[in-house]
Amino acid sequence: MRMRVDILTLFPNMFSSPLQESILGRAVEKGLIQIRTINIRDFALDKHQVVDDTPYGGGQGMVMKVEPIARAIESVKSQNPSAWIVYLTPQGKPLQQDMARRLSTQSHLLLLCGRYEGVDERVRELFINEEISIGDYVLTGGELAAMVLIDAVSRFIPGVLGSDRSAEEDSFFNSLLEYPQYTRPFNFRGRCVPEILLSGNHAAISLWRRREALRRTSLRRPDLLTKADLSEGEKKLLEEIFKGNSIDGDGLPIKKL
Ligand code: 4FV
Repeated sequence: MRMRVDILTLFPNMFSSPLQESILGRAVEKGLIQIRTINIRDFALDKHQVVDDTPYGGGQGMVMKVEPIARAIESVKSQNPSAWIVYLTPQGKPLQQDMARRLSTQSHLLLLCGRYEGVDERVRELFINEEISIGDYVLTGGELAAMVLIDAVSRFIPGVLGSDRSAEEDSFFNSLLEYPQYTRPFNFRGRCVPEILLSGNHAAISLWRRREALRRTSLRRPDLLTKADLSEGEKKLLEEIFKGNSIDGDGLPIKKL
């Protein structure tokens, strides 16, 4: 399954290097993802190719004009009417892993990157299928948000992550934060890798990882626990953690979860 991503932007060059490196770069090379940038200014037909104007009703900043964006969107829709149009904006739905997974099933994404104070409201009314935000802060433009979205979505496309990897094992997969990871050296400045991880006892290791994921999530993102499907044993474990009863930290599991 390949995905086509068209990006409407006033700064197409911003996308050159980030989408050519590493995993995404290889995915593009392998043709798993086709990425095309479209310069909205090319659809401003006046002599000065004006793409923004002052806001009606006054106020600071400029607003992106509807006509160039409408022409740009219609040029893509004329090639593929089923393109799914996403506007990156702080007013959008906060991007989450399950949204990235859902968007990865689309064959053609059309991403609109705003600039200035944003786009004329009629762009939303006439063309936008979905509005997505990457976080509650204001960027200078939607381009970086579009790159974040492309990265998060691409990981779900079969073949993008190495054969042994699937995005289904990630953090947030079961809406828990990931467990601590270690690699060589065993002892770094007196800090050693938890013995359990060298035990070769895979059942015990996954138990330890599950517990550490629960502990870390309960301490750092308790809001995620509401969505996690926890077994009775894990719920009991969480009570322990919340009661601050330290569970035998790095020893082998003592309680059947
Ligand atoms: C943004 C975000 C974001 C707002 C004004 C572009 C900027 C400027 N996009 N998630 N946060 N966009 O800050 O997606 O037009």
